[in-house]
Amino acid sequence: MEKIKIGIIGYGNLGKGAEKAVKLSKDMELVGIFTRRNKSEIDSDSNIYNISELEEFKGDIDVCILCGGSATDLWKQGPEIAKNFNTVDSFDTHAKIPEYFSQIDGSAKSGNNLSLISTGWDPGLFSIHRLFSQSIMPVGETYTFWGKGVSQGHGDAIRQIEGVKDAVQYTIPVEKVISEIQSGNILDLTTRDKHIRECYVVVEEEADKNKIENEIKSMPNYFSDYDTYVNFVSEDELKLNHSGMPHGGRVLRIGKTSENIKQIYEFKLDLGSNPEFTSAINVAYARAVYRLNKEGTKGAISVFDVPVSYLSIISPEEQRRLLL
Ligand code: API
Repeated sequence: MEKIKIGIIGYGNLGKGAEKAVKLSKDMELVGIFTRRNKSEIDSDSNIYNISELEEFKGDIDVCILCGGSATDLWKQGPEIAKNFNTVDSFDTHAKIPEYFSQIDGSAKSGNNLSLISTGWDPGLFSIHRLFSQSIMPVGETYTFWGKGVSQGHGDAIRQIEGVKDAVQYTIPVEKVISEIQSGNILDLTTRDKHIRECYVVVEEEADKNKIENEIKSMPNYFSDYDTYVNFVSEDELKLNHSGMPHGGRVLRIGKTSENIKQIYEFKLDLGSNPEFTSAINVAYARAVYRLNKEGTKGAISVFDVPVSYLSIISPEEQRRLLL
């Protein structure tokens, strides 16, 4: 079997997860990991290159999996890399997806490449369930809840603030509201009613904590619409008490298919490692990107544009026999 040649761009939590997921995929081969870090600091038996060497691999990598953060990395790396390679990324600032999509679309088209943006579990699998449930039950209300868990996107956004050395952010859902919806009540909820955000932040010695706390709490798209709590902790405390990365959540739709009939649609995830699961999804979508690009699809696409059978390593015949 000819293997799909994969490049991993970035070696943080997502990059490490992607490395594991590619190794579990028998139809894939990891050409290399491309990183900004010092190669000697990296503990891995994969081929490690500096990010500046990526261009030399044009033609030798079928799909690059972009494992940078959404707050700043992907805005720069995404359009640059999409000119020369097919890409998959997990851009997750929901409010900015249309803008990001159009930038990537232009770059990918200019290089005749295909880029799938914003996959993972949310955006990604959850988006698909929002679309499924709404299409099946046009009358109703959809709710998304996350957590309790560690959001990579929010941690990454805090780490971009000057004076911040490290940060972990817990998304905490309001359980009472979830139970009410699960029992079929349609509620009118604001963003603030559904979740709170709790941050554990390590700062540089000289940093102005008040200023950092205000910057976090007022950050649009990430914190300003929520009740956010900021705790300053030492590096040791962060490592000791906040090093796990569990997450999960649910998409819930209460639909009405006739006057007196309510239907409850629920998709739930309970994740031991948020980044490992996100990367595993990115890797399955890399397979689909490879196949779609071979058929001539170009530009930017999202999970909504991918036939689900393209994600699978097994043949369409076997899928029908075993999974349908
Ligand atoms: C949250 C969610 C989690 C989405 C999952 C993933 C991440 O507020 O916890 O950033 O970890 N937006 N995109």
